[in-house]
Amino acid sequence: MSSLFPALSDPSSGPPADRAALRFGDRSLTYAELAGAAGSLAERLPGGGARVAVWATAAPETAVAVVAALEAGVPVVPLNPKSGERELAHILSDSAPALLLTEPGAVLPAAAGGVPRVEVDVRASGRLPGRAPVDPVDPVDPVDDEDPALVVYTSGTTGPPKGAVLPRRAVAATLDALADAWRWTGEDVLVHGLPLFHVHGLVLGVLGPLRRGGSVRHLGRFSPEGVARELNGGATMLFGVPTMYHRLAEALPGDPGLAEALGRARLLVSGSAALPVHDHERITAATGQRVIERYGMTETLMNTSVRADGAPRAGTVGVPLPGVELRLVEEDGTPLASYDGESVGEIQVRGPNLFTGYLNRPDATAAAFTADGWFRTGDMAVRDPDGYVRIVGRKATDLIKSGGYKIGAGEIENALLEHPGVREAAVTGEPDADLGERVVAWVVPVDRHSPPGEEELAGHVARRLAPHKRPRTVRYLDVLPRNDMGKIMKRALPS
Ligand code: MCA
Ligand code: AMP
Repeated sequence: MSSLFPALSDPSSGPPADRAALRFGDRSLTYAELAGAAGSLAERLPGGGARVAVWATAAPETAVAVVAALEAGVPVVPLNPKSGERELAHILSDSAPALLLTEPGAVLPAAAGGVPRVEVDVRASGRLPGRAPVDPVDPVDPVDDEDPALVVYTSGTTGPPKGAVLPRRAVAATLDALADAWRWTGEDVLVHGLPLFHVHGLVLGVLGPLRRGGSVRHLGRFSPEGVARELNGGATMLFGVPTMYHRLAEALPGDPGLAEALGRARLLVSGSAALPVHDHERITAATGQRVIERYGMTETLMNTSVRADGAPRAGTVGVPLPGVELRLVEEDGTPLASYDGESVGEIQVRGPNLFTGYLNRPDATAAAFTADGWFRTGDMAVRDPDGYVRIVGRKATDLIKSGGYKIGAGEIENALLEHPGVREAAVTGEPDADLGERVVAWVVPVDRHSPPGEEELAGHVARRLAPHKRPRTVRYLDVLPRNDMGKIMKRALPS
């Protein structure tokens, strides 16, 4: 099996064993310690293709668990530790993990009770499978690069989240393409405060530095103060979603120290949603730095980026990464003949960075690809004659991007309909300066004289699905606008 982390599997060619691999608050692990802890845990993991779930708190245990599983060839299902009961139950029954890896003492909800649990000991010491002497009678499981590395759950327009199966080669391909685009090396120290149950925070933000032999410092919780402290203390790169850069832009006028710290970074990278040009401009004006945007998806990992050595252009997501084919197609699937910076088409991509399919959902997998293997992203874009891609919207109005999280209107509508005080519900996204989009619930109450309150409905959704999916605004109506077929006409909702 080819290791995803040469720095761990072959210490002779990797970074010094005493280099910090990761730091979360005041807890850190060197490469030697990470290899030891992951090696010890790897011995306790199942074989035979079984998956393990990881309770992905912002803690070193999460990194150790994921590294151990990947080095042992065991696919990982990262779980949002704030998942509500309904969502967690769905993910666990769909992915059927053999074990749940957690930090010591983690308090788990009832929905996780049925899965045997292993607590991760970051101070343990063992040998990673790839480093063990091979016993010819009992060889380690053969694993190849098409085998799954991760199953990451992502929302669609309707129904519960789907598990995107990401093979090992996709993780390797995307991280190596980013290394090329960003001149990302083992000398880089990354800082971020992203959640570790999505691609951005986990694959780019943890596996990325470890594949390079560099370091990651996780803030636990994002804050401009934390970013400034780490950039002043040797961090070279910052990853964040636009909401985080917006908060930095807001803080800059009153905080010259923050401007200085951001000015010191080698690279500021934004992704998961569009960073408004106004925020780009405010950050550049205060710090002299240009934020680089890259574009990806759970299913495709990274597709494009502004390159570290390329011309920065606010409002674009740059050019296709090495190995990624990208085209824009018209409504009927015909590729646009030329790129003029104005004609809009849906982005389709092909390349080694793509997932292999949705777990247990051959129907959804088939619908996601064209006959010749292009993945339909659902994102609408224009392309400049020199290849730069500018995302202008999304095909599906029922997908909301809030704080960089993708949220399906349908799953929230279903959760709202389970509330006894709700007769009908529709969910939309509205522009929000901080979150990009805000989840808005339109509710027809059972009793119009005593409708369930906004907080009650937000809590109801947060407990069932996840806190970031909760409606931030609730609007009450006597009736939802519907067409002759009875379908809710969301565009006719009063705003
Ligand atoms: C609030 N909270 C609640 C409730 N209300 N909990 C339960 N019930 C409620 N009714 C809690 C929340 O759990 C949270 O706790 C705290 O209050 C604040 O929550 P919230 O208001 O949602 O946080 P925020 O300040 O709005 O968060 C902004 C954020 C966050 C930090 C930017 O949205 C974020 O981390 N976004 C990152 C999303 C991301 O990584 N996306 C990548 C996927 P506590 O504070 O304790 O948590 S996209 C991807 O991977 C692709 C490949 C790509 O391109 O990158
Ligand atoms: P997810 O499914 O959560 O992985 O989110 C993927 C989606 O995020 C993409 O399909 C895009 O709509 C959006 N996205 C990611 N990066 C960017 C970006 N830099 N600019 C605009 N949209 C982005």
